[in-house]
Amino acid sequence: MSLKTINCSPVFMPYMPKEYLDLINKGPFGKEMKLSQVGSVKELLEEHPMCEGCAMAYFIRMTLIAIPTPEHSVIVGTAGCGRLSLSQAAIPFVYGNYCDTNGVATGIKRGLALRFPEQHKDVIVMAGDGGLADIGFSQVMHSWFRKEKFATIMLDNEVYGNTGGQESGMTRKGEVVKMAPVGKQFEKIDMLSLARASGVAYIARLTITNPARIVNTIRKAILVAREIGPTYVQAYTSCNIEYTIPPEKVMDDARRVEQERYSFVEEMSDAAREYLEKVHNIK
Ligand SMILES: Cc1ncc(C[n+]2csc(CCOP(=O)(O)OP(=O)(O)O)c2C)c(N)n1
Ligand code: SF4
Repeated sequence: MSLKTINCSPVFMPYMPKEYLDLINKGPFGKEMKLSQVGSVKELLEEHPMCEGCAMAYFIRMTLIAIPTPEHSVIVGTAGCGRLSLSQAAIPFVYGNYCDTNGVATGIKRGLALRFPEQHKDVIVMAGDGGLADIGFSQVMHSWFRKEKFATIMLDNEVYGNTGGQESGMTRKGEVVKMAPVGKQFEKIDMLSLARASGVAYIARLTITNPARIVNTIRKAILVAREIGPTYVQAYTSCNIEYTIPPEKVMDDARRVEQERYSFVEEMSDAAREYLEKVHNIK
């Protein structure tokens, strides 16, 4: 998709649905959105069926605001809670099988680069911890080893939320969830170290406490993946249902988790830093 393909003939404009006109005239197509504009512009995602107060839904909203050129971007996701809202957003969403997001993203990114050599097309994988660290683990790792140029964003709620509370590799040791009554028997997988060892060009870990940080981090991850190499963002997004967090306590929980064990991490290669500074004027 591009601005050219989403704009219809001017003679039809008066008859187009308001939703469409708002996206073209007051939405993020063709311009970079700023966080301060939220609430006064048409967003890519305005309604979704995720649980009330779900931190993951909020994180996804911030992520969609961060996408530098949504009209030239594709999101790849899979089974899990996140796809419930990602599939409602005004941006192409490819639903991979549960395991193959990073293989599908590889094909899409390579195909787009061949088809549109003059135009940057950003590919963004966004999926749960189960989708990326368990069943999709091998494909994530191999996309990193191959240095595929797309961003991988993990929605880490530390459980299989969508299927009722099974433990994932990212669940913490000892944690009891509804369908793992004896408690997790091994440590949370250290995906940051694996990303480092694989030579990922930009790595970040964060929670939902700081919206500006979410937008900046995601934007950097997408831009670095555009030209330098694979990028990985791991976001603690909690799960109200499986960890019994009342909606009004979601932000308190995120602050506590950030303080205790999920502090902000940002690392990048020299090439990534130079690219962000020189090409995008981002420090
Ligand atoms: C091949 C395959 N195995 C199992 C499933 C069932 N399934 C759907 S969602 C899901 C768990 C999702 O957990 P996670 O990826 O952590 O995302 P969350 O729902 O927590 O956001 C599972 C096991 C499936 N759809 N496909
Ligand atoms: S089950 Fe958990 S992660 Fe899924 S939508 Fe509900 S609160 Fe969010």
